[in-house]
Amino acid sequence: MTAAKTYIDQAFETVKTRNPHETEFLQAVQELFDTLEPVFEKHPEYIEENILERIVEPERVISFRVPWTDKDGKVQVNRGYRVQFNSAVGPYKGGLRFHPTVNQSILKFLGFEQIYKNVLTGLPIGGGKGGSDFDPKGKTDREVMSFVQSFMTELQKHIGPSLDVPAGDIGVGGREIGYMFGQYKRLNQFDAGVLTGKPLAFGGSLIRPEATGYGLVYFTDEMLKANGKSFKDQTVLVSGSGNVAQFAVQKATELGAKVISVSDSNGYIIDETGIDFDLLVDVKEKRRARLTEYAAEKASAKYFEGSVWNYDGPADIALPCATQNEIDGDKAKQLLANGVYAVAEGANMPSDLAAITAYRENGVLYGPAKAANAGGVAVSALEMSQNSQRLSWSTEEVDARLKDIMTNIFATAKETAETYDLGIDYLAGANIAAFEKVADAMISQGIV
Ligand code: NDP
Ligand code: 2IT
Repeated sequence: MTAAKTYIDQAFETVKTRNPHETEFLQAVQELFDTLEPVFEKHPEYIEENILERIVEPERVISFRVPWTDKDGKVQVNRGYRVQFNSAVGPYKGGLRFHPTVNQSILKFLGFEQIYKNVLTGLPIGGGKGGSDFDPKGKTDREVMSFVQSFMTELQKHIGPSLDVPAGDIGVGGREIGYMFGQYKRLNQFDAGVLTGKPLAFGGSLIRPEATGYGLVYFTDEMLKANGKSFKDQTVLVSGSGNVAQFAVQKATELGAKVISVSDSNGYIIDETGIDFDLLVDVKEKRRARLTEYAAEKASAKYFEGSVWNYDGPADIALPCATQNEIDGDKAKQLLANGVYAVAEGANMPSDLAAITAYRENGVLYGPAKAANAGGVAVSALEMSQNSQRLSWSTEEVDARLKDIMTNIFATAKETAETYDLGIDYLAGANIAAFEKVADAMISQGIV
């Protein structure tokens, strides 16, 4: 065994001992560590610096009580968190997730991935993540506001344009960011730079709502082109039906693909004529309804209970855009058997470790989340720039910058994989390129 491998294995054992119950966090760490051996062989100074033990420890984890009153006047209590993981290259940056499954392990995995994703954008942002186990589903606007005002009453003590800039994630969109901004402003003063994903009227950026989905498709398009393929006439499976999924559907369709599926946590739709973006947005955003309503209104759409990854029909490209661990090893193998040759991740960590192994062993064109879904946070960073300048850029300008950033991220992943003689292993390419940048920034700041 090489000294590099021995060091990485020891560091992983320490992470396991220190965080025995944080399964999602351990999974994200293992996914990164599994690709780092060539880097440690080339840079033995990283071992001297004990960089791995430092990088897996968040700089700060804040956890707090969020009491609020529901529509019946009953007091409810949720847990709020902010994981400020790494500020080596800029202020902490990353979304807030409101979902009943939220806990420290999930936010640490998301914050950990965010560090490398953010550095891949080439913009000066560190990594963080936060959220709550609050479930916005079925709540009235007033209930969401009541919760959010309590949540921000504590969170505002810990954020700021040069300190930590939250944004949206699952369950947090324009409505929630608007309420958060309102509460921040009541307790402090108007400062556009404190949150991103804001509505346009008070400092939001054009293209931010579209950015993750569009960016995913721009990245995938680059990956396909580099391998002699394109979206044209390809059958695409998308999971999820929220912010990321909607705009992935729209952009992939625009590039000539036929997207036949979307899903939610209850079931999925197969629409062989192609998912209708306008109807999808109407059902999900305007009506805040379930996908069964889409199926009821479109004759060609069939609704099935369960995971979309149980769909057993032919497809070319898979774009998971719902949540972590939606594709396990068996589902990945079934996708490959059904003809899928490319997988690019809109969601964070949607493929488990066995699924990733199946992609890598079978030469699948695989765009890992931290590279493929970086478009959202990239445009968040562009929103921060616009707020600092007190200017707003046009749709064309932001979209062109987004495309450029996604093209560069793919090129970085590809070239790094080639430098290390790893073929089309874009996971290793992205991980190595990002890790080197963060490690070098930390080391040049001393023992931090
Ligand atoms: P939304 O809340 O807009 O949508 C989430 C979608 O995923 C919904 O369709 C939801 O279904 C489904 N979903 C959520 N949890 C589960 C679950 N446990 N099982 C099955 N389906 C589920 O969130 P986003 O579109 O913003 O986020 C989707 C993914 O993309 C997440 O992994 C997020 O971290 C990632 N991401 C988001 C970015 C952004 O800018 N928003 C940026 C980069 C990554 P249901 O309505 O039934 O809950
Ligand atoms: O996972 C992510 O990159 C996000 N949820 C977006 C974070 C951001 O700050 O825009």
